[in-house]
Amino acid sequence: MNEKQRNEISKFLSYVLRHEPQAIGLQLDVEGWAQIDLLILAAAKQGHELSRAIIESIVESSEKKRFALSADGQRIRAVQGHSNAEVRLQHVEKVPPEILYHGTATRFLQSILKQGLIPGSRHHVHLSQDIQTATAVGQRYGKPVTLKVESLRMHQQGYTFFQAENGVWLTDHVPVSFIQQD
Ligand code: HQG
Repeated sequence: MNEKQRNEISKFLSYVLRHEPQAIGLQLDVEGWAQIDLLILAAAKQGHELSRAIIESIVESSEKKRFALSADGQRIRAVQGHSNAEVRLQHVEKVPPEILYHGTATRFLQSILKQGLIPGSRHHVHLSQDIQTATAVGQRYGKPVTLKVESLRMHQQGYTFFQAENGVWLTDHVPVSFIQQD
């Protein structure tokens, strides 16, 4: 597998495990798990040639640790980033650090400074602990801008935060009063 093929398969897995399992006739449970043998069969019908070895290699090499295997090695899921309505991962609730960062594009700023950060089609607003990651996230949508979120102050005022297995921080909504432009 070269880097390009690896990237394509990773994107395909993100698509079916976070967003549209039904597009290939795959069933996820409420915790987002898919049976690996069924995933391989469903993907083959769409012309994506997967195998256990390929899947395990993608899970292992994903620099953001996007996917996880079940303890028995029979199932796979995306660890965060879902938009699918059937899935509701029980993320671990945690006290956040004082500051978390959100990367976005400058064209969204005006709306964000009116409404605060909202999840869009995903289940949560995504925040990261370091500026570099946030900037890279923002870059996907245009000229990046990094916003500082006063996460600890939010938590002290009753807002809930979760941390996904791969370290990404999640919350439901960030009101404008907790956002600063970095
Ligand atoms: C923006 C990646 C207008 C928000 C990353 C973002 C992340 C608003 C976009 C994960 C808004 C939603 C998620 C408002 C928020 N008005 N725009 N009020 N509030 N937005 O892709 O956070 O590489 O659903 O700023 O690492 O960009 O795929 O969320 O630009 O963890 O593994 O609405 O995706 O992970 O976009 O990215 P997204 P995101 P992966």
